[in-house]
Amino acid sequence: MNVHAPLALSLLNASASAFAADVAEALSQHPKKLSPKYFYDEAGSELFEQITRLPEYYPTRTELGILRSRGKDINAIIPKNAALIEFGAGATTKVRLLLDECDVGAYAPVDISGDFLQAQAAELRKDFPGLKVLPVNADFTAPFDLPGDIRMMPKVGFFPGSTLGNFEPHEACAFLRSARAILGKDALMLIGIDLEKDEKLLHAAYNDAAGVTGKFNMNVLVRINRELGGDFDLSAFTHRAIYNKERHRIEMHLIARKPQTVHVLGRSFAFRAGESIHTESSYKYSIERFAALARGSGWEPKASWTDADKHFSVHALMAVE
Ligand code: AVJ
Repeated sequence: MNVHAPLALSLLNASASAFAADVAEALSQHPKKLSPKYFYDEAGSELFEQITRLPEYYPTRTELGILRSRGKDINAIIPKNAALIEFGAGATTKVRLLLDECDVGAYAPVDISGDFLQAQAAELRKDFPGLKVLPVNADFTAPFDLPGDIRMMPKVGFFPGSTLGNFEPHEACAFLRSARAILGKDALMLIGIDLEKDEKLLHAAYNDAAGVTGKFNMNVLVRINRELGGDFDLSAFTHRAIYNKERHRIEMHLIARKPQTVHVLGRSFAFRAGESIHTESSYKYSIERFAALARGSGWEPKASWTDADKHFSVHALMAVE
């Protein structure tokens, strides 16, 4: 019997009811706001992989470029035989660059999607036979236990892709504090942060010509209809992504084209024409503003690297006592 089944099942039920509760709350409040974590069902994860290959969406390839070109510098500050703990480990493209370049003794990917995690771990074990691969099936935004095998090893956290940008600044601070507590006092954290830049570039990255980001955004309505018995008419909503300069963030919204009533979970929710569901914020930082956030969250900036155009950044943070 697959030992992970009971845990995976309880996590699955917990996330299904959390999804139902969060959607009911989101559609009852004004303005309507839903967590971007609900984008990532199988279809959503696939759509995001497509987004990372779009000409307009620069973050992924820019970060890969930094990890590739600065691998030696990063390796120079990673303790020998360290344990690398990746928060929200999706595809392993980025970590493989670190595993190729750095002398890592163990890798612990942490993610809520158990099956995907196990599949990725099995692939890694084949490609890195000397590496201990210890997947952790958990919600990385909440406290979790590290695998026993790495307890005595130096700890290096890895949080690429500017996923921290989805958190409100106070949530980003809380996440960094929680990671600090999980990783311990001498830990290092490697984190990818998207930088403020020309608004046209940002607008294009979230409103791609092929419309993939629009599909990715709409996918949460598909999911509500499938999993929560919703009757959202997708053609009655439009994708909108704008850059809110004051808040330094991209905002993704689903806009109601006309007045309508939607039924979900046996309840009805009214929409005015033009009313939005705010489905994602993606905060953009400056090097200085991120360093200040890190200092206020139990970490001391040790080094940072950017691409030549300063579009994206990778930071190394040291845990502060
Ligand atoms: C995975 C959260 C970093 O905010 O850029 C891509 C998700 N949203 N296109 C981002 C996303 C729209 C992405 N993160």
